[in-house]
Amino acid sequence: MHIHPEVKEALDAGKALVALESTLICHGRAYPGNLQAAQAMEEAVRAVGAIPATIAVLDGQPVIGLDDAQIENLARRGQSVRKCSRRDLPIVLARGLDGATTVCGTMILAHQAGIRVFATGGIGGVHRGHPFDVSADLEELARTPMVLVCSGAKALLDLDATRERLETSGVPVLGYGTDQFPAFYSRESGLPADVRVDTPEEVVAISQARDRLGLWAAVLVGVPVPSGDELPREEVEPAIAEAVSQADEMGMHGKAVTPFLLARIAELTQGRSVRANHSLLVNNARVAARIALAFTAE
Ligand code: PSU
Ligand code: MN
Repeated sequence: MHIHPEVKEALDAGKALVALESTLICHGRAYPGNLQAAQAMEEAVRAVGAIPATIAVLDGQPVIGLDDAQIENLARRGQSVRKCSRRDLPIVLARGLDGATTVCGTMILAHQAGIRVFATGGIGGVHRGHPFDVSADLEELARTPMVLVCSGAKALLDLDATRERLETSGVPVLGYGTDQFPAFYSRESGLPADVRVDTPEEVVAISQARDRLGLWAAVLVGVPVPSGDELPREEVEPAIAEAVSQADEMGMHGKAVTPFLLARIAELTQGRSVRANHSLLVNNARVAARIALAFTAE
């Protein structure tokens, strides 16, 4: 894998690092908002004093820490870059292709590189009305001992079923400043976190206890979207329901479903979902950086 010199130096020196993913750049949102979000996440990590490592596959090589030009290039190309989960990694590597890594794909590469903390928006999960369409993100969370900072699972999913799967997989779900598992665009889902934490140090303590036990599941840190930018559930739910039924009518399936729903919900909410998504991404990057710093303070 190609590790950016700044990231390499930080790894060697034991400095705070935060992994960031590239599917949300290529498939999460259109240009140039996607570029602005990617840049704002990197800036948020740096503002706290940690180093960002945005991850993708370029020309068949995993890249840990994209430079500005590489991020811009991926942002411009958008959905033409292959969305890359666990099952896609061997294919893009063998064929020398580019890949935008999902939560799942990014966790694999970040963990291999030695990064402990990763920030994204919302994890994948069980799709509404399609109990067998389950994101590989959940499988990866069950077997990769990182700390993943997110705003819960994307609200367009079956959140009850997704929450149950996390429990079955042995993934500790932490509510950061909340008792609940956040619902992406909305601060509350009505579903419980396993524990409430209020400081980065508490996250580090739980992660270290997990390591001492030799458990391999990720620690999931659910951070609610900042209140000023949230879309209350009762407001966003009609848009989600309409987008999901359109996807069903169109016979959409597989990895195209999530990008389609995100884009359709953005249209139906006149861009308010995009504002919430942007806000939570930047906030999650900031929280992840604080956690990464707390790891280095032991
Ligand atoms: N968070 C966002 N926007 C996104 C994603 C997360 O705010 O687009 C991406 C992540 O890469 C996640 C993927 O892994 O959505 C889930 O895709 P699927 O449901 O096909 O597994
Ligand atoms: Mn799927």
